[in-house]
Amino acid sequence: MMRGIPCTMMRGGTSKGPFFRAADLPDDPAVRDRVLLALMGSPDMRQIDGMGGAHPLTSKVAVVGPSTRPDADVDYLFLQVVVSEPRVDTSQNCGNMLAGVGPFAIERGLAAAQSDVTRVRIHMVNTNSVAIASVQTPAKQVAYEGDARIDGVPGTAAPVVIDFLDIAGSSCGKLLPTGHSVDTVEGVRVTCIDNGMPVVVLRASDLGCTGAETPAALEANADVKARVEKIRLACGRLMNLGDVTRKTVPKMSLVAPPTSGGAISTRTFIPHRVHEAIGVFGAVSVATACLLPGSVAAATAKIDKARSRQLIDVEHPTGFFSVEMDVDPSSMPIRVTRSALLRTCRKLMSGEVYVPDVIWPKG
Ligand code: NQM
Repeated sequence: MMRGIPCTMMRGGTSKGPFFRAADLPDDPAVRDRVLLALMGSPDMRQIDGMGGAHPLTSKVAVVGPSTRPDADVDYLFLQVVVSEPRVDTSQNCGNMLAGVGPFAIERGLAAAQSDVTRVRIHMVNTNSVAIASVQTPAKQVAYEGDARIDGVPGTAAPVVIDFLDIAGSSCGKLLPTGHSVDTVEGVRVTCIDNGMPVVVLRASDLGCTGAETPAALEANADVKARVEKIRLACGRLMNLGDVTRKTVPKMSLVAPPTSGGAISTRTFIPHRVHEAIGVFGAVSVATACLLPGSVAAATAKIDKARSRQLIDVEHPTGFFSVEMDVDPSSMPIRVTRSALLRTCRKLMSGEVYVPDVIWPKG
């Protein structure tokens, strides 16, 4: 027998996956993870027997429920379902799936719609931090169609503007978990930073790359992959993340001077595939590194560091990711008091997904 579970399939930013109400999944995390593996089709390179899209960016799950914090409307737990291993990872957040949380919460009765625009305060459980998503709700209905365009997604859609107030040290405890703006690890100069996502910034040229390679070319380069992973494992410990062999953080961002009029060019290992664009919090962390005196990124980026409001265009393989940041110029190291960015999302399907009921017996 199969058991049906209510689910909405959504694209959130440049990622995609099923969204669930917390009440519709098992409470026990071990049972929940077995259910998610079964419904996504993991472990299997093609995820052929499930909903997953055979890539980390399309093997993501969002769980949304009532807020457990007084300063938020809903809780959002992000789960990365590993494609080819029987593993579900909660060690990272996802700012792309986050774009779908507000609309999902409104449509599933977890947040009340206001006229025209509804601000949904989202407690991001993975990092215990808060985001505010402004969702277009003309006539108190979620609008998905609109004129906003983000790189990495064809066409246009309704804008979802997302604001973060203070996300520094969300996973590592500090913006600069090693205490330095630059460290030398495995002979390579790196900046270890966490402004919403643990990221190691390193110069593409230090690995013999130009920074203009396609994701496929980088993934095919066994030497570069092995060096990046060696540096990542060492940095994980330095960043208070422990043994990161089986974690999806830190991300590894290879940076180079901009080539298309932006601030900096990036190619990001997430960490074993290369992102077709860049993650949301990954972009915020790289953008922050660009403003950090002495960092690997600051020396490479083209920006006017004197401004207190910055619009930083992070170049990636399929375009730009623009991050707006308010910076307190008096603090050392820098303090980002607010960051904001634009995403879009789309509801794709609403219904039930099925798993064999031996995995989660009714009871
Ligand atoms: O950094 C990919 C994505 C992400 C995560 C990854 C993300 C973020 O693009 O906030 O959005 O880096 O694993 O969905």
